[in-house]
Amino acid sequence: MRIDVLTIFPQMFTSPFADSIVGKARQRGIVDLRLHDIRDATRDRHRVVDDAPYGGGSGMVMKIEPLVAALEAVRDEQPGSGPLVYMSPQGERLEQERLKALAREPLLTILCGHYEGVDERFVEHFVDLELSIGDYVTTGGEIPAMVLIDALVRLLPGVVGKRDSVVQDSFYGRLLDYPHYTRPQGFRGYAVPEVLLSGNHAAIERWRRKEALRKTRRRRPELLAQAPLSEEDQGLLAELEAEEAQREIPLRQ
Ligand code: 9D3
Repeated sequence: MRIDVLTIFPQMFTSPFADSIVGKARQRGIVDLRLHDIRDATRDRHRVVDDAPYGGGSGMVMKIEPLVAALEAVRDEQPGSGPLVYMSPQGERLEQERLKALAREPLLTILCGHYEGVDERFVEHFVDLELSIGDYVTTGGEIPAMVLIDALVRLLPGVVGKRDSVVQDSFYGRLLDYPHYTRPQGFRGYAVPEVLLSGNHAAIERWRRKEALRKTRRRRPELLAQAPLSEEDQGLLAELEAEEAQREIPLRQ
């Protein structure tokens, strides 16, 4: 997959994408990530990319001409054309389903907004998809773009091991993870759950599934409502509900 990023801060991407999973995927040629400085597409002496908003108000707006020039320069060197994604607080919230669809694109261009936003004519006539990473404020579109790229790259074939992805997607995908433990067995009297030391793999699997269900029910009930649950899951949930009822303080004896 080839990803072209349009930004006024290309340097921000260097370190996060030099090592780790994305760095390795780049080295192995699974992803061809290219950063483009929008200022390189300006034609004036001061390389101006922003201007004051029509109608007044605070903040600056990204100008349309450098954006179109930067996009056309990228399109000229791409073999074909993929969608242009604009990272913006007004975008649709990014979810795993959208990532799965985008991971099938051979080409992707990502525009990182900065200042108050970009001239709406650019959004209207050049942008295919506007994405947000959630309802909180970041200082620009760069970090959200990194989130998108990181989450996309790990979905590309050959980037993460089969075991990791298959287990996560088909089995635990829609639930929160179960708790993890490692050595030492005792630390300041904090114990490791006995079952994990038993060597009984069926009992361990059952315990993990139950704890994943417990955590999801507690923290993200809306995920539980969407998750496909097996007969065994229903049984484990019934056990959790029974445990909960047990803990309730009776009004009278
Ligand atoms: C505080 C400024 N806001 C006025 C109502 C608008 C605003 C402009 C620019 C808010 C954030 C930004 C910079 N962030 C992004 O461009 C952005 C973003 C985000 O802030 N949250 C979640 N996803 C994204 S994607 C791009």
